[in-house]
Amino acid sequence: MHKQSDNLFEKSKEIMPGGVNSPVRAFQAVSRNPLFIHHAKGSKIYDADGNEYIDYVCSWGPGILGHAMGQVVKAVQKTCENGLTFGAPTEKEYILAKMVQERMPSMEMLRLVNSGTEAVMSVVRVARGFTGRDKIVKFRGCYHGHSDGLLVKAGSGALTQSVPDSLGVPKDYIKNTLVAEYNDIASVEALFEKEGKEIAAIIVEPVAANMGVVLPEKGFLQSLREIADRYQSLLVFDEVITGFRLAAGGAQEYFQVKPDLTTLGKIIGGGMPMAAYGGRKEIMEMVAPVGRVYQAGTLSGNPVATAAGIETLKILGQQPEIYEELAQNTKKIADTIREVFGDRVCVNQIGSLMSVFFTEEKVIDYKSAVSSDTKKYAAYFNDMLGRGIYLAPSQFESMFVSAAHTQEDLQKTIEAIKRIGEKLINLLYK
Ligand code: KE4
Repeated sequence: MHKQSDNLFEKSKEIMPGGVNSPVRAFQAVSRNPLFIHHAKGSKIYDADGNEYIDYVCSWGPGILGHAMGQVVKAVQKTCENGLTFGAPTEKEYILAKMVQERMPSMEMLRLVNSGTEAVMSVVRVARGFTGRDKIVKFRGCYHGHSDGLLVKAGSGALTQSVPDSLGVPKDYIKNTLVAEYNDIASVEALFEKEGKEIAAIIVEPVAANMGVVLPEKGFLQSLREIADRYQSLLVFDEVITGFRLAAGGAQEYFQVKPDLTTLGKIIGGGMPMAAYGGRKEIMEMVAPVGRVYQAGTLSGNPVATAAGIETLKILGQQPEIYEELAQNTKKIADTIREVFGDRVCVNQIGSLMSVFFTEEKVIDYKSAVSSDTKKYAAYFNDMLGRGIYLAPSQFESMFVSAAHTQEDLQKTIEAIKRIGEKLINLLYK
């Protein structure tokens, strides 16, 4: 059934930690060997043993159009023929930056980088450089990449692997990282009352998607905006997941809250290594070579990744109806799970993001998210995998729906949920 994957996994484990290049891919949380993927097309992925799956990981977000989208692949192939990277400015970087700015006008000026981690690391440095303050506020369970100062009570793989505070990060690095509770404005107010004058910025996932999907409660984001203004701190939206996914203009368009700075990743590169950070011009002009906040990158804005990003944003721009369709399709899956499992689970869904938590609590923050039974989630994951449905191998990640998921895919997914529902309820809840 998975002989090739198992064989590749055994060999890979000898040369790469856990046999993977990113922890969550190791499938440890679902107690089985990972599948090695051979190729993908549209909504499907195919493992090394030739098994086909409907893919709801979509490479953790970049795949909003589906895999190996013809127009994107052609643009990449054509660009490659003219050279992969020059280490010099190109027109494509301007074109992509302009497209981003048109969709997110708060990004008056931006810089292209190679990963979400790099974007967040850079934006924190700029916020500190601009305000002259050292402290930042993040939220327990939110994940902003693996830069030292942000591996504090982090979500995603850090939470999945139970290392929300990583080894190897000096205490000195994290004394400036203050932790508040998501959807708990009082916890933010308390930090600011105590140290507001030293807080450079609040960084938040406007929809948390790294402790599973947790929606901002009404007024939460607006209150963060108001507190930041009150203390002359900056509000940073980490839109690495929500950018171009929740709406063309991301969460800042969806919720109509304007951050001072934004980080982007995933969809901006259409599957190639591409990310960005940006915001108010007066802040971004602190960045070298204009200002004295240094940040650089050999492959930043490289032609091949910008070509993929440009094509992806172009297609999304030509088909704005995609967002409503994605939301409706995702809601169909969410409603089926609610129907089958009842109040045994909590399903959080917004746009094309959703998570099912195996807890009877309403999941609104880290504490309620970790009340979910990860063993039940693992049983659900493995049963769905056996039916050809590839979900996130962790309770603390999101399910991603793409424009390539057909009504047939959705029907098969819904049928699978209905079929395993009965079995899992008997197995897990009796
Ligand atoms: P990358 O460095 O992985 O490109 O981006 C870091 C990052 C920053 N901000 C947010 C809100 C993110 O979700 C991420 C990365 N997301 C995870 C999935 N939840 C990446 C998957 C992985 O670590 O393998």
